[in-house]
Amino acid sequence: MAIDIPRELIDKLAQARRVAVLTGAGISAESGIPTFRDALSGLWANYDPLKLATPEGFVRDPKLVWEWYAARRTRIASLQPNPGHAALAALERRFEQFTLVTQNIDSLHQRAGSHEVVELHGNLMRVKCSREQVVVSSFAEDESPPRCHCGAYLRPDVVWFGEMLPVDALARAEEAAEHCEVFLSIGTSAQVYPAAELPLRALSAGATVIEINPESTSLTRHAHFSLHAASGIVLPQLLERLNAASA
Ligand code: BV8
Repeated sequence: MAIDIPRELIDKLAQARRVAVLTGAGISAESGIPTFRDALSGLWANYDPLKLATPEGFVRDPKLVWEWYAARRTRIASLQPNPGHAALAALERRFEQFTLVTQNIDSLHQRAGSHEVVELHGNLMRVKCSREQVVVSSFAEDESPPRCHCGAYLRPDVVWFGEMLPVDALARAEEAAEHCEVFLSIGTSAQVYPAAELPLRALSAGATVIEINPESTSLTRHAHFSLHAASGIVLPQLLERLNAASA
């Protein structure tokens, strides 16, 4: 299905030297991963991610939270990046500076071949000690959650609601947003902070802001361009149009 991509948008991208991208759960939807806003399916339908994805939730029921993440890890390991991830990996090579910032914890950008991925909210495939905050590479799964050698529970190396983001990741994301000519916001409802501030920072720094999302969000009215389409459909077409414009 051909998406109407304005010529002016292609020209802006063709002329840009520095591009920044923010992705959210929507870019992984076509890989089969439910977005955060979708009701969690199956076993987890009765749980509220806003309660499970918190330090309080982990203290209250470490086993439940550990098993929720273990179930997500197992599911994601069997899924593949989709054409939207692949198109971003190809786009990375076309610009002098291309910073891909993601809110996702699923590693699909890296598995699609993106090199410079700034993970604002950590990564589901990594596990860390809940006391020492140090990533642990191997652990015995003899209990749930497993324990660190120091005796504390292990936990997923992700940023929970109410937790600070990794300082270096946030600094790189803010720097990219403030110095890019074009900022693409893809597959995010733009409701979680401070990630949701990034496109607005780009806007106030004079960048062209492009949103790709089948639905409107709080960013839509601020964006210069809004492509209301699935990222797995529109990103490959955007890459094709850009190649044709630069041929
Ligand atoms: C922080 C990892 C400083 C874990 C995530 C009160 C107390 C404490 C904090 C707050 C508070 N009030 C507000 C806050 C700040 C809070 C926040 O923003 N809350 C929200 C709910 C209002 N933020 C934080 O707590 C952050 N830390 O602020 O620290 C601090 C510290 C203490 C006290 C105060 C401040 C930490 C936030 C990070 C949380 N961790 N993930 C896990 O995944 O389990 S957030 C998680 O949810 C994701 O990472 C992501 O960020 C967010 C989901 O958002 P999206 O990715 O946008 O996904 P969503 O489902 O919402 O939307 C999908 C979109 O895709 C939709 O628009 C849909 O239309 C579109 N779509 C669907 N299909 C497609 C598509 N698009 C394109 N193509 C398709 N095919």
